[in-house]
Amino acid sequence: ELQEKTLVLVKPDAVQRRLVGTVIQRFERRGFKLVAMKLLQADRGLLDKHYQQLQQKPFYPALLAYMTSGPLVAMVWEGYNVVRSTRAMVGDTDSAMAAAGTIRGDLSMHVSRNVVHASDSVETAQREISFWFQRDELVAWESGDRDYTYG
Ligand code: DAT
Ligand code: MG
Repeated sequence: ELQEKTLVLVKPDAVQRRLVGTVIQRFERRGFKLVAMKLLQADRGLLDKHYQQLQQKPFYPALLAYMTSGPLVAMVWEGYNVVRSTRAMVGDTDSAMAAAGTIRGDLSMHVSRNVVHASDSVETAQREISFWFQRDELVAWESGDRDYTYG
């Protein structure tokens, strides 16, 4: 599905460490298409929805404090198999276990400061995109290199 979309967050640690461009560049170079992007300060209500499955975890208060500690960059990327491909590019949740060559494996040290979020399934992606973006914030555009990036 060429129109598959996923949500990527460049988390507050990465914004503070000036890694926004580096993260964007990885997805751009792979060939994915950026269809929405904004810098924002997330609030608790939004994160409670985004991390609904984690609210009972012991680390949730710390996760919330981290994710609200400063601005983050929310993006929607589109392309063939983008959900699985971005997860592979992001690497293991625990940065200490993440393979070299992945974003976390190259840029982060610890699970509690792991630089990026990427949706874990197509269904999750649709739900997460709706939490972070209004429908009219997604831009549909044709990429000029399409015949050279897809067979
Ligand atoms: P992922 O971000 O790889 O999808 P997840 O959905 O299981 O991982 O967890 C969301 C975030 O919560 C994760 O990026 C970092 C934090 N987290 C997960 N497990 C943790 C742990 N054991 N200790 C501290 N933070 C954790
Ligand atoms: Mg997750």
